[in-house]
Amino acid sequence: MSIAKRVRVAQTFFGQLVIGPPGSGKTTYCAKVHEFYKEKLNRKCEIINLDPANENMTYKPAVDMMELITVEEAMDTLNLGPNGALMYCMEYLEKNYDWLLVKLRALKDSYLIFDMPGQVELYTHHGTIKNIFTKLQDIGYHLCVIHMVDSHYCSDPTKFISTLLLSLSTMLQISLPHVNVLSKADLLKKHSSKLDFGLDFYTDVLDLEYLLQLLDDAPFTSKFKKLNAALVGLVEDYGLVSFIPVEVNSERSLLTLKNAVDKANGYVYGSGEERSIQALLSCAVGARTETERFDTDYL
Ligand SMILES: Nc1nc2c(ncn2[C@@H]2O[C@H](COP(=O)(O)OP(=O)(O)OP(=O)(O)O)[C@@H](O)[C@H]2O)c(=O)[nH]1
Ligand SMILES: [Mg+2]
Repeated sequence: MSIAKRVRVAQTFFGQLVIGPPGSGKTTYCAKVHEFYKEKLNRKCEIINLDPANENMTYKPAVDMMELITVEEAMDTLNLGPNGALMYCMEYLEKNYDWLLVKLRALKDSYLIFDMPGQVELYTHHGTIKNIFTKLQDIGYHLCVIHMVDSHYCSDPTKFISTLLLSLSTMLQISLPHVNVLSKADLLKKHSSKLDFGLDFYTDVLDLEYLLQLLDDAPFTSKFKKLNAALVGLVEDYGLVSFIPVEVNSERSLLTLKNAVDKANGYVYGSGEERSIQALLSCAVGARTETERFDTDYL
């Protein structure tokens, strides 16, 4: 019998899957948030590295995919380029799902932070990540995606609409609770005078009519007025895309994100820290829970 079948469904585990385009700040965030959860919130947590080419880890992973396979090994043995080798590694991981599961089970009741590779196709149409995490979900792993995109994409209407479409297609493909993050928010603040709109416009993404006007005025995109309107309409129809700005050196911003993530993956209702009907109700109306109030006061 495979290990997956022997794992008791009744047990629940919580965690977050940190994804996003190359260089968006995933590894840096994982290291910071691990330290923050452990030291400030006293939460038992571990990092799982699922990037087979993660050269600059500033943390010590509890599970490291590079012990199973690395991009370099795949390139050398199969004569592949870096992207093909990465895809091979992820498929190899899917085939060796039991290896991952045994390692995860050894972490028992720790909160899990998954550091993922940056190749966007893994999250928009390739099946491996979706398959691995669907299987984990089925056996009691309550996970939520943190989708990081670099704040600099707010600097231009075409880049921002691409970001919205990327977030939307990732949300639809991965099918896990999703929290979109604008990373490096310190840079956004620093260059705010150069933005077309205030920060709220980028974080709430409610009315894209203004963005449409800018797209229709820009020399390149003005040729595609109908397409612009259709794209903006698509994002608005789903009404799901909003962003939380995060700067890794601000504990307040890590805390705001933590509160959103704990609601998204259900940690706030799980075992361990204080859970109550009051917490459930305050989530429903968007108010702050007791735990959140405590956390904010504590910091
Ligand atoms: N200013 C600023 N820089 C940041 C922040 N977070 C990350 N960075 C920088 O962004 C760069 C890329 O960060 P990484 O954590 O390696 O990004 P990544 O998404 O893991 O990259 P890949 O794994 O290659 O896809 C590094 O130089 C970080 O120092 C932030 O909040 N503010
Ligand atoms: Mg990384």
